[in-house]
Amino acid sequence: MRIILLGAPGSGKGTQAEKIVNHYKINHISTGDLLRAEVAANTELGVQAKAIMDAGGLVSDDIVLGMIEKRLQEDTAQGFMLDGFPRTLPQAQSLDAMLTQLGQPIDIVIFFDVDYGEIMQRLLARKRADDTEATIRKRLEVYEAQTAPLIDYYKAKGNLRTVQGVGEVEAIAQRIYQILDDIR
Ligand code: B4P
Repeated sequence: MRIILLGAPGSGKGTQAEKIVNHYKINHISTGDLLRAEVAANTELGVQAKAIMDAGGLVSDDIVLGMIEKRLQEDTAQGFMLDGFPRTLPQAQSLDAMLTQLGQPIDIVIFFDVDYGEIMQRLLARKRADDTEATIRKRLEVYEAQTAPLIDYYKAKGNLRTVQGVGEVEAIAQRIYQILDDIR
């Protein structure tokens, strides 16, 4: 099973990804987690990424694609879930090319539908370094401009499914399992 989780920052991708990968025993690939690990280890890449993440921007496609390519070649035979990637059209196009080469196309893209008022409340409550009000606003602007066009990109390919991302975490997980059980 090969899945993408698509949605605005704070729409619950990371929260649901943990449940889904435990339920289906597939690999979890989160570009946010990979970048935060680089920041924590204080690598050169991490130092560059931290400034961008704290300002609410997107880390460059080259850096993110390099990290993803490495992970996809490592341990993806039993399936994977991409969480927070792709976030731009060039990332989506490069991913398609990589997966075609590996013979492992995406089965389904789950889009989390959550309004921005709810997102602002959730992220302000979380208090991560990049969760200040100004940074969240910037992240939502970047999302609108660069990531939201992926909804139409995957709709056109015919594999986008929308999930209402508001409500109890467990109820949202059940909605997702219903969709994924159908493609298993
Ligand atoms: P990410 O780590 O991807 O983080 P996110 O978008 O903020 O969070 P997510 O949607 O996973 O929400 P979560 O479940 O945590 O990105 C961080 C930064 O890394 C980006 O801004 C960017 O700079 C960089 N980056 C990452 N990937 C990149 C890429 N591909 N290209 C370029 N740059 C990249 O949930 C948020 C909160 O809501 C939590 O506190 C959670 O407890 C709560 N919550 C979840 N579900 C809920 C529910 N149903 N009800 C109430 N609260 C809920």
